[in-house]
Amino acid sequence: MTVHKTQVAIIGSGPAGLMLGHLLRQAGIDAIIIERQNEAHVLSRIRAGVLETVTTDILERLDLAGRMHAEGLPHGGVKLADGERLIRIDIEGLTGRTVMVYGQTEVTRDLIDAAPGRGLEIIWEVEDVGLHDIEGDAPSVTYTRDGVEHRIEARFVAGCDGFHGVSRPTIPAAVARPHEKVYPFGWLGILADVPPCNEELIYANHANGFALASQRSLTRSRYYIQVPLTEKLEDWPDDRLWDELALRLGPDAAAHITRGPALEKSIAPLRSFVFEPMRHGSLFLVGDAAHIVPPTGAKGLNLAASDVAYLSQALIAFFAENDHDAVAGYSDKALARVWKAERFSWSLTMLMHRFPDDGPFERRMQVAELDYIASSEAAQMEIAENYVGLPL
Ligand code: RFL
Ligand code: PHB
Repeated sequence: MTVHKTQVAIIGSGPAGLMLGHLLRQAGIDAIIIERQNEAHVLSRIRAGVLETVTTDILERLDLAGRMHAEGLPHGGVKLADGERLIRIDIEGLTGRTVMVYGQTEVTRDLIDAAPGRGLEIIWEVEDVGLHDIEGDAPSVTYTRDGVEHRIEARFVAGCDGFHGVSRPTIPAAVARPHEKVYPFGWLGILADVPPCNEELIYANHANGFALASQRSLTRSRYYIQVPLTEKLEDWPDDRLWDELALRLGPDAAAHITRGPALEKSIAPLRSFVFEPMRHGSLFLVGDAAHIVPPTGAKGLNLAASDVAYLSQALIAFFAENDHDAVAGYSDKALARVWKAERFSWSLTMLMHRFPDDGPFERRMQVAELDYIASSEAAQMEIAENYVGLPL
């Protein structure tokens, strides 16, 4: 058994674990990240595309925002398509702020590349991860790597290991309060090296189901359509998917769609999930390990960033000033913001998708709400301030 000693053991090298590790190292706190996958696998996952200020601020604070500013695209608006009509939400005009279109893959790459130079150790391809003594103040994490057993002895453990990780299940059922809603469809996504069909993102509600036109750069597009969970990728050759996108996004957008071969295609289920509490003893849950939102509001990665902002602040106060209150307050503080993002993501999902069990009344409610949004600055403001991101 090889023993490592650190202050914070971080499980998972997704955006949550990487941002937390860097912020702790910047404050002179020791941290080690262990990750189940290899580096190439983590960097090949195509996920979120829209960053709120809470996320870009962390990259700025770490002095790792250079490539984001050079290659990312600030967006001052977003569009909702309702049949023939495009409703523009003027995010910048209404809130004075913008969002940044810069892929999660790029954020992850910038954080991983900078790790060795900043003394942040990432141990890849670990197996059989186990958490021990999380209820006391000397927790440990065990794992095996290349057949060798290891133990990390730490003061705290940060569970940044995503929805399917091992951290959350170690919290005893007697204190666990999970809340879940599963939606009866998924999103089929396609990434292609073609120019986007619009300078802004378009969220469309069409009789065949939801569609989203997003982008990664001026030459790379990301599109999604709502599909039943029974659908298989083989059922969606590129041509069928492009035809369906053109139909659902409406004639204006369709006229500007450039088709191209898929670099990546995948189906993801939609779910809302919140696990309370986000701290148990010396274990913190961070990001997807604690909560999942349907991607409609582009909130998943940004919620991981706000958790990290709260937790890094609490841990820095703990190690500098022995401040136990900040650590004790992490769960309530993070959950207050999480629930608001859950509400927004759920409400935009309900507004923009077609639900198999909905009748004419539910459809008229969607039409009325879209009509109201089109005609009311107050309604547009509600979307704009949530989409751009609520304050910390
Ligand atoms: P991540 O990114 O899932 O990272 C968790 C990391 O933990 C590792 N891990 C373990 N490591 C060690 N030991 C174990 N036992 C481990 N078990 C797991 C995993 O390999 C992984 O590297 O969580 P994190 O850091 O909290 O970041 C959250 C974001 O990744 C997530 O909220 C978003 O990507 C959600 N999401 C999307 N959000 C958006 O805003 N827009 C999107 O378009 C969007 N698309 C997506 C998504 C999430 C997806 N998932 C999780 C399947 C598409 C997909 C497919
Ligand atoms: C994406 O570009 O992947 C993306 C953008 C906005 C969303 C979801 C996904 O709401």
